[in-house]
Amino acid sequence: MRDPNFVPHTDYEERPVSEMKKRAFEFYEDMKHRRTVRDFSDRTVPRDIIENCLLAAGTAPNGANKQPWHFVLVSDPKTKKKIRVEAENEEHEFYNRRAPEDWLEDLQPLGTNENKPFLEKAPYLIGIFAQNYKFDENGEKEKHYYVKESVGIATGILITALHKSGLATLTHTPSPMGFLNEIMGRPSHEKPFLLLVVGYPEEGVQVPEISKKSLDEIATFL
Ligand code: IYR
Repeated sequence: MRDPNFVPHTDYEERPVSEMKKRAFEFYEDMKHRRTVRDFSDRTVPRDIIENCLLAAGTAPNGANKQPWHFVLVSDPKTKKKIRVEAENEEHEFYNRRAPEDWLEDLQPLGTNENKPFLEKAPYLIGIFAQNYKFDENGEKEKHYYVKESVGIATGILITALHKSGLATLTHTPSPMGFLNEIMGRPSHEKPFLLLVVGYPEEGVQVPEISKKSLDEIATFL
């Protein structure tokens, strides 16, 4: 075993408490305006914005720094169409056969259905894959840890970065979504985690009237 290599954490910057309070407040004020949209404009988005958001996602804390994620970016209309066809097939099954009644009832306020035109219209679809393990240069299996947690955190940072850049997202989870492996050319030990739809909201877009839980409901201070 090698000794760990440590370096001074010179990137950490302590701020005055008043500034900390302001930053925490302003961040919440910004984040509370993030909404999932289901109608996207077809306006293009500069690729470097997406690239920087992906780099931000890649900074996520994760199990043993294995960084067990892979992001596949789709902007090509033909590939988007294939994804839409497969996703709508699964959603058709879900809405007409697979979903239990109480699940459909819970979805009713969101107004979702089996039609997913945004999969073709939005400029970018991001397939997020969780690598349960990987193969090293010698073809040996290398273990990954806390994969779902790690990919979940990276996805949260990605959504936040896209929102901070001025873009809208939709976390889409056609189920099952194994078809994404084939269309996106990813090996079978990578599991599709979710499909993130990215772009500008359609002009005049409407969103469901929903509310978020209060602090008392989501947190306990012991
Ligand atoms: N995947 C389906 C159903 C769906 C499920 C949940 I949980 C949602 O929060 C939203 C939709 C669909 O995308 O329509």
